[in-house]
Amino acid sequence: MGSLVLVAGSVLAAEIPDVLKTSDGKKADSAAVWEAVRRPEILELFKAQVFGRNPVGRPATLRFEPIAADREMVGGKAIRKRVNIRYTGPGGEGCIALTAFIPKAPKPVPTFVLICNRSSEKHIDPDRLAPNPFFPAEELVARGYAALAFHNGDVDPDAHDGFTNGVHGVFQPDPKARTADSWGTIAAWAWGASRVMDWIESEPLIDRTRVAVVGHSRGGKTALWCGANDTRFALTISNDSGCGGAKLNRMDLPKSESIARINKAFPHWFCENFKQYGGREDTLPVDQHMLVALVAPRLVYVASATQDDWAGQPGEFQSCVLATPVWRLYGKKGLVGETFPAADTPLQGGCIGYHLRTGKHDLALYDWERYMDFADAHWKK
Ligand code: GTR
Repeated sequence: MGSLVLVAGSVLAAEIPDVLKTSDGKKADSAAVWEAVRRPEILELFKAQVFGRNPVGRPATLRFEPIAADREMVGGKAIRKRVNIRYTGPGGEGCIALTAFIPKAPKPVPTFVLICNRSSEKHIDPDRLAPNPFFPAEELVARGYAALAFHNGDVDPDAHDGFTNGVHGVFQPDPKARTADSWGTIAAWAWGASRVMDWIESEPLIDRTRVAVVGHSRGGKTALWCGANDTRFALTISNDSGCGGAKLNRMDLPKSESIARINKAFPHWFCENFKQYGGREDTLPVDQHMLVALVAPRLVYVASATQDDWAGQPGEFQSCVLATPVWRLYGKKGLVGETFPAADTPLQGGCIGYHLRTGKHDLALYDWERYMDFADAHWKK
């Protein structure tokens, strides 16, 4: 095992799998080989070993029901829509309540979809009684973006319930039928974000080709898994996602969360197979730069915060560096900049964006502003 010094204080604990090297030892040297061979291999490994497999895609029973009549909000600048996204399966019914603020505009608008992992009343705040920067709908609308949000708990409760509640119970009512690669809760939340995309495809006020999925922390892990699978999202944003998100597992970052710790604290997040890698990171056939790479050649943005050592900031950055060769196969730039940047100096020169914000573990207005800058640069040329 070689070790490699990357940034001060952060040494790779073991060799990192090469994102381009196929299982039979060849190098994916073109976009065609990446798409036909290497990308499917990596996606399969993440399904089998990390997040688990979904038993269902878009349900045939999916339907959209208004919760309230559309109304003008944000000082008359936007239309608010509230929609229940409903589905049924052998175990009953599920429902995701979606809130959307869509700027009034002559043409369909680009959109940010927040996977909200904090209380919906306070953080989504559909009536905008006390707007919170976690979901800054007013700022998004002012810059021409629709602001959509749903609560992850609508899809699946964030608790280890034995996979009987939420969408797991709807589509697999007998938990004994689960296998070591059955979907965990992060995969369920990501599935929910794809159902929001199904609604977007039915909404003429929104431009379905310019949709970003955004998540913070456990929501950031979810956004990455969603963007990896669902190529309808043009931009995937991981805010402080850490372990199981953008952070490289093989980087030696003692203050950050490990696979053993995350599986102990949150036994429902990943599939059963993932548990065998606690303390054995070097045996995991993937690392998290490969999750970032699954988004290629689309846009991806990873952000960290200076006080968020638990998320392992240099490991989040390094995944972007190591995923970059995949964008090059398409003749595109991935991350522009190979050294860990100073705080508050975003790297936005390529298709991978990165910044390290001054402050704590949070989704702050600074983060949103940088995501909008990045989207402006790519979508409003
Ligand atoms: C922590 C967990 C992290 C992160 C965070 C959050 O307790 O260890 O992986 O997901 O919660 O979601 O805020």
